[in-house]
Amino acid sequence: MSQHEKPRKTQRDELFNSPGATSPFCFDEQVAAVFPDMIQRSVPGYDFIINGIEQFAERFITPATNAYDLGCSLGAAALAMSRGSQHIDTQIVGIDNSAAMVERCRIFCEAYRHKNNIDIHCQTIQQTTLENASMVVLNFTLQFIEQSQRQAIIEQIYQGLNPGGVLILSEKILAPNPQVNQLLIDMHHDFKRANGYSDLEISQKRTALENVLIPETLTTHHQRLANAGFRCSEVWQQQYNFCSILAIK
Ligand code: GEK
Repeated sequence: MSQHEKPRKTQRDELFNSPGATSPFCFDEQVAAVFPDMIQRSVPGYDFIINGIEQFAERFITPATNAYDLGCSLGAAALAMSRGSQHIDTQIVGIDNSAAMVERCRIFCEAYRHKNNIDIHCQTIQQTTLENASMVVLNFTLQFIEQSQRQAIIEQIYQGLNPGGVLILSEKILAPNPQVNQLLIDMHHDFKRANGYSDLEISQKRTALENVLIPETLTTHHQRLANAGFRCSEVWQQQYNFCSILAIK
């Protein structure tokens, strides 16, 4: 698929609908091909967050700075920043370590970008040096990274941000109270059922994500951000156990 091709029509996510589909979840070609459908039907509040990222970009991106989308998948947040930025000289950078995602992301960004340059790199966030950033997005990405590496990543982001810059951190979270946690999980499963996923698909996806997506409490996230030096962090959006935090340097 060359970079000048039109994005292919998105397929419906049916990856977990046959019995036995339980190998650990990974961001391969199959997932990349159904990703827009998968994320829309699985993550409550996803569109609202993408629209919010555009609004934050309008307010936080300053002239001649970089804006990073870390774990960009198909570039939804990078594109939202490109729509929101008020400055022609904003350099938008998307990072993802899945070759299948990056290949499709480049095509999406070329087709749908607004005015700003968007560069997509196939590498890990851990390998990435951030500099001169006025905005950084980690939209449902940190949850896939080993817990022992999360503090270092948040610190790396803090170092790369200019004073006054913003980090948008969206995550699936763990509620500290077990009863409430189970309630939010059940309500999320209702949300998936209402979006057409069967009980088999829901349960097999859950098994596939075990030990791959590790959620943490909001307290852990706020503490980590404070430890890195962020002067404030606040939840600006939450639906069930899916939430988005804004942190300002
Ligand atoms: C969106 N932000 O649509 N380095 C780079 N990329 C990584 C790493 C890593 N260490 N670990 C995982 N990824 C997107 C959605 S999806 C979330 C993000 C989800 C990448 C991985 O390849 C995948 O594309 C992305 O992070 C997570 O706004 O699927 O729930």
